[in-house]
Amino acid sequence: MAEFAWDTSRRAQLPDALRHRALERRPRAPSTAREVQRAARHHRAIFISDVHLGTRGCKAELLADFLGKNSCDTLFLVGDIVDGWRLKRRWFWPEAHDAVLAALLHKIDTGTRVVFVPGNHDEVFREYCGRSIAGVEILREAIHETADGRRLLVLHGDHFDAVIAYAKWLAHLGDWAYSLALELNEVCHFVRRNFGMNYWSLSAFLKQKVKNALEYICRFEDAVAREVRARGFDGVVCGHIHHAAIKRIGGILYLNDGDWVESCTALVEDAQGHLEILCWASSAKERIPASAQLDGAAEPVPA
Ligand SMILES: [Mn+2]
Repeated sequence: MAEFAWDTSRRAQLPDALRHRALERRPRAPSTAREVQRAARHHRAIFISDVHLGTRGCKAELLADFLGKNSCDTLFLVGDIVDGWRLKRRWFWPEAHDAVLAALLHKIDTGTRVVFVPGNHDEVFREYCGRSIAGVEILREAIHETADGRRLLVLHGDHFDAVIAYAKWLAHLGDWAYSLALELNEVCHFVRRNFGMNYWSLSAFLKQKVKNALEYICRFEDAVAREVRARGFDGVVCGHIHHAAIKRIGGILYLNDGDWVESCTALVEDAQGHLEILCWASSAKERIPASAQLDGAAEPVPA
């Protein structure tokens, strides 16, 4: 086997592509501040949701750090960015939350397209769908085409809550009952809002009703995939349940960008249309003081 042994002096004889490959395989030097700087990435699109600014649970320091180090052509804010329900009860807005807004404004000013799809916690913005405010496009649902031509529907996901509660009998009754449940949920929401009723999280209530959190997640994912398939899309990007995922459900690409309360995750697409979930909490551990990471971790925020 001696003739196959690697001889470094032969690297120069390799074709270009192979030579670079060989160089890339060398073990990487330990991270330094400079290397972190170089590691800043540009993406074709970034999707984040369930930030819950205005609550103690929001990991604003980590998000500001993420936004500072990751640029993109299009940034999708997939709902529950600001927690209007909580702010109505008690004003909570520390400096770190301002830093997130500053990072978002900086993106707009430097040419990033920012699209905001409001969720149930920031539904006050749903009245402005179709408009642009401060350079942010506000849409009830957005459509994103990936670099490799897949059409994705972008929505927050809260209007599937009603379907989750009745998933079993709805499955027997078929599509008309399913659509009716979706509409009833919208009506229920509209009535509560217009009568100034107190905050009540349907999803938190349903999580208690269904046997466990895992069952809730499965029902949510199935309900979303079902509607998106019926509407002829290749896939869906949503949030709401604070559970990041990339998976195939019945031929539909189901993408959930997670949250910035518990998991600190973002969904990103590269120039080729490859999609991945970035977990910023783990990758930022060395760079962010532990005190900032743990700040406000005690208070849970319902989806
Ligand atoms: Mn939500």
